[in-house]
Amino acid sequence: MQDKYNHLDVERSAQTHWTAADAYRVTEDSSKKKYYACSMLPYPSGKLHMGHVRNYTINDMLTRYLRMKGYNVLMPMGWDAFGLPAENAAMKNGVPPAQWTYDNIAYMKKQMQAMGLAIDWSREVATCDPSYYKWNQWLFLKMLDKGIAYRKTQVVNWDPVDQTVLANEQVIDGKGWRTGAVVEKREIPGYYLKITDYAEELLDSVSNKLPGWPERVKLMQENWIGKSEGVRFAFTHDIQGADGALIGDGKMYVFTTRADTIMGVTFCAVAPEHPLAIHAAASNPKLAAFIEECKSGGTTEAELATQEKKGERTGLSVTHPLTGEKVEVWVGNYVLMSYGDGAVMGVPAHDERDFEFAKKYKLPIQQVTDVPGKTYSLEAWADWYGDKQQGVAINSGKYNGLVFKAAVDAVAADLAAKGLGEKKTTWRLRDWGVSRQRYWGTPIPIIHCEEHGAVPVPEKDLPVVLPQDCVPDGSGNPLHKHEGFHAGVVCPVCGKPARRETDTMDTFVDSSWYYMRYCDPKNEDKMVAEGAAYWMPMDQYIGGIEHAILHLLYARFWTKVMRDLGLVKVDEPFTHLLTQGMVLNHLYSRRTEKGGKDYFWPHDVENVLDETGKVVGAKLK
Ligand code: HQ5
Repeated sequence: MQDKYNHLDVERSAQTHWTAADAYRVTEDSSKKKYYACSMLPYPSGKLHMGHVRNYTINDMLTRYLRMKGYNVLMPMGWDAFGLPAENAAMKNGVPPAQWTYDNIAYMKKQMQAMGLAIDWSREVATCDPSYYKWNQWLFLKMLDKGIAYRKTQVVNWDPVDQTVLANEQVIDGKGWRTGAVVEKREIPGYYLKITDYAEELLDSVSNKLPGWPERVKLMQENWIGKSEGVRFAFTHDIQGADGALIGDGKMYVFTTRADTIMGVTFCAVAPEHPLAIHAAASNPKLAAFIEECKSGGTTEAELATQEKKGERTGLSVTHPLTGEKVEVWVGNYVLMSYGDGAVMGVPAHDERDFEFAKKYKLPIQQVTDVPGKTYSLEAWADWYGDKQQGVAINSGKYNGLVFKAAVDAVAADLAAKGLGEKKTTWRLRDWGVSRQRYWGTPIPIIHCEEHGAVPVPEKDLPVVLPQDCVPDGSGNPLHKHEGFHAGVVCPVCGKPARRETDTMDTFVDSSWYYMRYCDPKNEDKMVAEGAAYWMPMDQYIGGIEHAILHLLYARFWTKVMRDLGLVKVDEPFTHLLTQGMVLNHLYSRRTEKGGKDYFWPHDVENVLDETGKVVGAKLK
């Protein structure tokens, strides 16, 4: 025996043996109990990160353990190969994204093989391979057919100098990352998938069908879907626009989950883009300036939740639908035009945000629910003020004494009787916009004809193959100018010369079903077949917490669509989920002149330390 453990020798001989014996190859064997253990496939970004190592080691341990216990275990691997990083690298180095991607795949695969992972490499899938993305296109056509995919205009970030659409992360302080030009909002058409049609099922299954998922991921999914049941009703008014017609037919609609507190309304707030706000601003410079100020802020919900609540009077008022009293209308920077009707009722006594707003602008606060044994004070907010479980209506006329649900029902019935409102369920979830104005992705299988508009590519002509020779330079999608891509394309309806769609699909499309393709990786006739019937649902999925919401929700949605098309039998793709967190490294970057960021490898920089040894900066070696 050698006294030193020579890992190179030992590992090489074990790995040679495994390769020769094809040790990790598995087939669909119905005599054995199957176990499908899979980790989130990597972006081929260059080299493996310790985060990948951790992720795939967990998978490897589980696979080896269960194999020893006699299970038929599948551990596959693939490459999430489309996306912006390949285009950015192309711009930096002048290499086509295809070459950069395949080089990285080769390198990272070697690294994984050196780790000795128990992967069945015969099932390897790269999403940029036409034999894979053909099925993205095929399913997209099926979705168009069923009305699950549809076309509508979308707002994008437009760089006027490069004449290109920018991803959100390419907009830095409102300017294009390459050009430094002020970014404009533009409306262009794009494709959407109706994930909202599945909202109810996606939500119900979180609590019923995912017992093997971490509670916190389930909660994140529930919050993202965001079901709220409430009442949509109108405050009436006789405010006329410049054309003499009543704005919104004389009705200002709001949505509330707390109709039981309707008698406590002391003001209303509308979004800066609301028609009443715009109308009032026309004759009120102070209000116009405030609306302008609101536009510069962020628009994400998180930003709205944390920013300081600010408002401005419109000078307008509307009529309370039940009391007939006048209610002042304010413009609030926390009201979103894209959520509900862009207006809210203000009940400062029982909503924390309204309370803060009313205190700041000295608006009246009227208590309308009470919890026995508690004393209301206008000094500071207390959590019980918003409690709908225990609250009983007071100061609310005929509704006094009713508890939450009974009060909501009674109020909704009275509003309905006046023709001014009804119960309604709203969702936070929006349809999934899948069009990207980018080169390195799955071509959307559409042909544009002058006469027939956007026509689906016939199934027999799939895949629409992405040219491999483009080198994006940042000035728009190179597919616009690629002659081969458009050559000979004719309208499937009339046969006259036409142009291909140049938008490509969001890469989350690729990752929504790759784990099913691992089950039938070579099938040329079907997206999935017997393999998926045997291996799905996946028994254990392993990946980073950063995918707790979008990827996992899209994959669940995509699976349900495939089920409804009769392609798979499962309702949910992942029985157990392990979220390993993320392994983070220090990032070295430098601001470019344009305000963008250049990143550097740790091995290319030297830390600069102060006299106590603390890292205070870094310089390029
Ligand atoms: C980690 C790191 C880096 C990575 N292709 C997508 C992706 O995230 C996955 C798709 C299913 C949408 C983990 C990460 C993920 C796996 C692959 N990782 N720490 N690709 N610093 O290459 O933990 O959480 O970025 O599970 O490695 O990551 S990836």
